[in-house]
Amino acid sequence: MANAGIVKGDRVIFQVKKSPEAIFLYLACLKLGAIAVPLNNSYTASELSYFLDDIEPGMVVCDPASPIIKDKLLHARDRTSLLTLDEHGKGSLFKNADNFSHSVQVADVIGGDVACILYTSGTTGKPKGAMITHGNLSSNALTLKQCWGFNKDDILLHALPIFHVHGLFVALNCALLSGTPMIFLAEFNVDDIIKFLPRATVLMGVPTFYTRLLSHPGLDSSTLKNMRLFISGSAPLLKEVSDDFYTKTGHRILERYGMTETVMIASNPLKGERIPGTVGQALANIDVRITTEDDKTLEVGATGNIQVSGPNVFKGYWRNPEKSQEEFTKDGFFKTGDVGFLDNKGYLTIVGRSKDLIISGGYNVYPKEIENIMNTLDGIHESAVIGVPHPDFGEGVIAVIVKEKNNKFDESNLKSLLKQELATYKVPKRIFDISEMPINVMGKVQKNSLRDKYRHVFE
Ligand code: MCA
Ligand code: AMP
Repeated sequence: MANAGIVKGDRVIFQVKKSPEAIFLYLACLKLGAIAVPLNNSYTASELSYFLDDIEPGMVVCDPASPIIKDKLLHARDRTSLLTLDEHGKGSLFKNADNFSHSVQVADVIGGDVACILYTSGTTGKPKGAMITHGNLSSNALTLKQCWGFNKDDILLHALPIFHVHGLFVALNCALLSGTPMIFLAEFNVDDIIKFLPRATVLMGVPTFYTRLLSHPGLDSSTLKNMRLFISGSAPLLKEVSDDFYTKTGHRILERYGMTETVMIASNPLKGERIPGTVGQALANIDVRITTEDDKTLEVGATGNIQVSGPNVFKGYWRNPEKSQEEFTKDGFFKTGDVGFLDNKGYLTIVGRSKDLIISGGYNVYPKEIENIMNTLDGIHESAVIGVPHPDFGEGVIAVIVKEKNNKFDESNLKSLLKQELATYKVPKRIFDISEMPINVMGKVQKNSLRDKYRHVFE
């Protein structure tokens, strides 16, 4: 990488499948002070084009099957090096590296330097790059290692993708910092988890992992003989899933809470009471407060906006100072967009979100992004995208449309069109056609009424 001219502050995009070599690539970025920009493997060409334009990478490393190569997305960006890495660690990245010196100096970085940029969407539907610093990563990893008792005798079963905070900064950084070996699976497959659980001591996952594990006949005490800790996050873990898991396994899943912009914020304790339905207490050196709309702190037990400050909070959005400023209060707290309350022991309960966001199987889906695309499709007059209860993914994405006059409604054709533009997890699982959108006096679509109407769709 250094030999390809990448220096501190250059952006390195990677859109690669999981492999040990992908970890080396991430670590090489950190070592050089280059900014790592991991991207979801299921992004389509149009999603990727946006990121390439926004980031202006010095280097792109991608899977040989990525649209970046297939659709020649880099052709106009001739100063960007393009290298490949497949799931077996093969490709031009390591082939080229063989010809170069292996001794590269660790860059001189300080805590405030940006280590990674992770994209998160927003109310406008345009993804924003959250700049996460070396200080955010190191403080969070040190805190989590301590908090969850990670050590070199652990074996972490790693089945999360490594292009998000959960798989990359929570799971991987904890393991690397603690010298913990990992069973590094390419993806989550419940049969593989059951197969490898007897060798593992810790599993981290989104709630869907636990729902699927619970319905697997192989989940019994012999599978769990070495397990000391199950951790869940990225989406709400239903109390009944937590209770069923406890009854079946004797393990109370440890639920924690975080965000791309803040890495991890709060956690239930390793020792002490894990309270299902709560995400635990603020981590060391992190302040969590509950406020009114005008940022006044509320008393214990009152429900309001969750705001956070501490060494875990990101530096701002890439090339977007206005948006960065909007998301912070005058006294420097980050507005999470989540709504909740604290109890008198400091345990935080999340009751909802003020942001229009759907979390499906741990992936964030921003309705606006999908609506923007749907509204440009021929025959669609108006669309509204909502999340409704889903037995496997927690929330399932559905769309409700009003078609233009004299147009035929073809759900599967619409879904195919959307698949060309959007990563599959964002594509609505169902699309419904109605004659008129329910709107309020302000002319805004009443999504609550749609959610009520369609809440049983996936039952
Ligand atoms: C796959 N599909 C999905 C999802 N995953 N649809 C909606 N939501 C999803 N999460 C699509 C597939 O493309 C496929 O579409 C169809 O749904 C069925 O897929 P299936 O085989 O059942 O899914 P899978 O491949 O088994 O994946 C499910 C999964 C995966 C294992 C739960 O989504 C996953 O690994 N989720 C973890 C995401 C994550 O790491 N989030 C952390 C974000 P088709 O049939 O059309 O092909 S970090 C974060 O949130 C913060 C910081 C935090 O606190 O951690
Ligand atoms: P992301 O933008 O992908 O980082 O997703 C962050 C969002 O995931 C948070 O703002 C929360 O809404 C949600 N989240 C993460 N962990 C939990 C949890 N344990 N319970 C409920 N929501 C969670």
